[in-house]
Amino acid sequence: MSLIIHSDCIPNLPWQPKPAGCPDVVWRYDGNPITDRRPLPQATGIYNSAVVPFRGKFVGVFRTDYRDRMPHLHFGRSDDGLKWTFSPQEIAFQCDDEEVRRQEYGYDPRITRIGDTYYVTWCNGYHGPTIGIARTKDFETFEQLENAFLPYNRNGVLFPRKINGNYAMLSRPSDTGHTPFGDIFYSESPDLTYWGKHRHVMGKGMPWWQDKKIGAGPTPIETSEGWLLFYHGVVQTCNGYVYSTGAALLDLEQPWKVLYRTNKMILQPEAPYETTGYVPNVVFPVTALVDAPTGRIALYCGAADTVTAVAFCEAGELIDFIKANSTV
Ligand code: BMA
Repeated sequence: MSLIIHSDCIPNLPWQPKPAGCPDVVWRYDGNPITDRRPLPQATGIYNSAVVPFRGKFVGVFRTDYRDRMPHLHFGRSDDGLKWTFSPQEIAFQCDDEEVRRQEYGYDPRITRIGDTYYVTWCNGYHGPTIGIARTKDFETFEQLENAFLPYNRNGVLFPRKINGNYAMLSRPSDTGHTPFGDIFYSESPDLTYWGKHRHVMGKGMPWWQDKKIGAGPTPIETSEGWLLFYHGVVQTCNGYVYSTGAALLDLEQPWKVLYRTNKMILQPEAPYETTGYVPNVVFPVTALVDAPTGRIALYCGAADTVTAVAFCEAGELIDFIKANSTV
């Protein structure tokens, strides 16, 4: 397979080679976690967050849970993608329409660059969770746009280019609570305001690790083998939900068609910072930075709803693994 990745060159991508003898297709950064438990005085954790390369360094939008356990979105910056400083105040999104600006809470942001504009999508509290969208070019001012969908929805993730002439988004319709169900859907919009052409992409299901619900993770990565999508899969055990990570390849022009999908987890909660924290047993993929020429991927995951961790994989090896372990 001669794999082509349509993405950025990130020569300073955080990276560590796979440790000798590691049997897995994804391995963890040995300096994990990369955020502390109390990274700001008012915070009880920064996790499930979005990072992008910007002007030779890195910036991000970070889910920051306060001491009342309400989640807010904070800006952060880093020289190397690993050591972060966070703005003490939450992002002041701008919008003239009070209804659109209404944000009861914000969590699980993703950032997607389309052309010269960076779009933030997140789970926005508007009479229940829905998908908020904002755009920025400089990470100083953020313009909030219309919420994409009616409540209740989570895990809204934009594609990094238009598809069929429209903006395209994955999302996961849900409920007001901890949602004991959930499949991934695809929608298109000509203007980022009106969304339609909804298509079912893939459902929860067997094997057990993803049998309760699933949700899209980072912005899909365009490759010659299809859109590479990391996603989270949830199983309900006798002790509660367990969140792991899987991966799939979607058709490039009809992304609701799944070409391959792993039947095994590629990351499951097993490091101490994933199994212990505010919500034990959560490894939640939100950002995948890929260096196109080398195919190296740095995968940023929230761990145990408390800290942020990084894992690594190599696109070619991962795609081979997905194909070899697919039930589709
Ligand atoms: C989901 C979201 C995620 C969280 C997960 C595990 O419903 O709240 O942000 O990581 O639950 O608690």
